[in-house]
Amino acid sequence: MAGIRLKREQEETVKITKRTTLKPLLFEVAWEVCNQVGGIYTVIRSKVPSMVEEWGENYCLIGPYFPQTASIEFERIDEDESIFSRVAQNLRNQGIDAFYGRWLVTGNPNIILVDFQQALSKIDQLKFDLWANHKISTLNSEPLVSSVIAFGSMVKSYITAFVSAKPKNQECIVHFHEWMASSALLDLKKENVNVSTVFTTHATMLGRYIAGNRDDFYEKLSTFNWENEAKFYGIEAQAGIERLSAQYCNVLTTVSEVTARECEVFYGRTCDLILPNGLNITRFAATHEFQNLHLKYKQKINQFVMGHFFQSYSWDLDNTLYFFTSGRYEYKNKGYDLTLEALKRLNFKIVQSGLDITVVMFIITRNPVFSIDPQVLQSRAVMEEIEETCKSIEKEVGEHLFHASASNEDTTMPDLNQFVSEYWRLRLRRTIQTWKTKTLPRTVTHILKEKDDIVRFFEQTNLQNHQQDRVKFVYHPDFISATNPLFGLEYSHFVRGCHLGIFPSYYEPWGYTPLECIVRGIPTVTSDLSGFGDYIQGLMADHENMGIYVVNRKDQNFNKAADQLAEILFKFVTLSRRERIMQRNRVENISDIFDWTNLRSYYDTAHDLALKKRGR
Ligand code: G6P
Ligand code: 1S3
Repeated sequence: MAGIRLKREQEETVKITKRTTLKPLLFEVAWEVCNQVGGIYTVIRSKVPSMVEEWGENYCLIGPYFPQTASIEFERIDEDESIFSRVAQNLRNQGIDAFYGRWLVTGNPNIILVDFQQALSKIDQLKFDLWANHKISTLNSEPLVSSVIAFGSMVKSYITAFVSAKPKNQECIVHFHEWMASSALLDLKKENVNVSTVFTTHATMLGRYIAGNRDDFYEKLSTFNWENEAKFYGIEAQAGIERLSAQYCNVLTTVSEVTARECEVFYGRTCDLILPNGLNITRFAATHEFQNLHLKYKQKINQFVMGHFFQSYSWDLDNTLYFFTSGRYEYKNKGYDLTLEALKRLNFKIVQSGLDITVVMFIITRNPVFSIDPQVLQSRAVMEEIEETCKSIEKEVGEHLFHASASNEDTTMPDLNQFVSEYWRLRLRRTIQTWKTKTLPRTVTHILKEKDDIVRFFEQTNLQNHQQDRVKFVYHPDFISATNPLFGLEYSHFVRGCHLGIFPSYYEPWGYTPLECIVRGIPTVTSDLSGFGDYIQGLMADHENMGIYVVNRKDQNFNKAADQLAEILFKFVTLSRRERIMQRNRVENISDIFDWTNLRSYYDTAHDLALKKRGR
């Protein structure tokens, strides 16, 4: 008897151990799941393969349902027996539109999309509840606030239903990204739903607004009163949701030390962890491959430059460097003001030194436009016509030359001119004549709806692409895509074709743009006020030698920082081609540091900590 009892006890123990060791489930919730707005989409999407590797089928993302994006990136699956799907089906039976499926990105994770439009019909009640339960005012807030509150109410319904349906001995972690996804967190906490929560803020709303409007943001940071500032900028709802999410979550995280300092002031809570951003990096087996790609895409950019500038005047493209900056249009926060000022100084330095180098600076951002400037399109089209004419002449000459050479009695080289027919001579001359102009090449490729600070800078400084200027400007107020008629390049290819990316931000919690350069072997400039710049300074002392230049904006005023940046740029233009090639090799070589397979461990720590904290 005693033996049987012992066996039963042992079996029971095994069962209990099995029960208690069920691997937890992890949700990541973000407004940018299956909905690209900015950097958070890059974080979530690029991280998926690494998360799936760790969590497998226990991982699920939750995002908003936008029919158009969903039709491309989402595969809806109704007949599925997984718990994620069953909970969605149950909610749909109750009239709540939650759809289960797979996100069609590398890694193919489970995904739930909720149709927040449905909840917008009761938005007044939801806003009232937010005020009644959490004292967050939504008076005069922007329309996005309504959408995210509606989204949040559906996320909360889904998580609550999920927690009731899941096995009791399986823990559940919900990781919310940014205030746009976290209004659900407030009610989950209030109703004590049994989940462990992580909240990651990718910027603070107050930081973004104040830094964009004041020059003393960092000096005055510790003195700001969050409520007064939120009222002043009319963002009480956003700042309120963000602050309470930060206070209510089990684990508070952000993307850099720089932003962690803001969290302390604006949320009244110290961040538990910093989660640096990575990318899903695939490197070429042959190291020279990325160098070849640089050349290939540079030639594409050469085409654009010829079409854009050579109508007015020309120069040696072999002695030309392509610089660029890109990102959301936040003139001061993204450091466009500093970049332009430094380029003005660089122009002066190159002219003074007499260096035979031309820099073409591309500014890629998005601002409202009517259309591409027809003059820019026309110039490009006529140049292509010239190219076609040249190809026809080349063919004609080739055929005649072959014939003449084969039938030649002696070995003298025939005069090639005689092989070009009158028709093609005239056509080439006429096309060139219609193309050439005395007007200056445009600094802006599009017709903007309103003059902006970039255009004002060109006007004030007379940087108007004069022939004698050694720094030329191409302001492209739209993001680059493969279908773009001017470049015909994807953004990543455009980056590869350039020589240097310039991003000396004033406000930048992390900043993906420099990282996007590094992984493609393109040197880059960042600032010590950006999370990435601050991180790299802590990581490697010789970052400059590696091709990562960090402008000191913490301890220098704008003028000094502009001087430093101009000096960095001038030093860069004096590098020989060989030195540039070597620097590209070095910068590409460090890209692995930022692979999610290395950086996911920070997320793992956050999730472990959330489980521990909830368990207390
Ligand atoms: C790559 C190619 C080289 C080419 C170089 C141009 O490295 O492999 O063949 O000479 O690009 O470099 P540059 O910095 O002048 O664009
Ligand atoms: C934010 O996007 P942003 O460009 O508005 O999140 C990004 C991802 O964490 C971050 O890289 C960036 O600095 C933030 O500013």
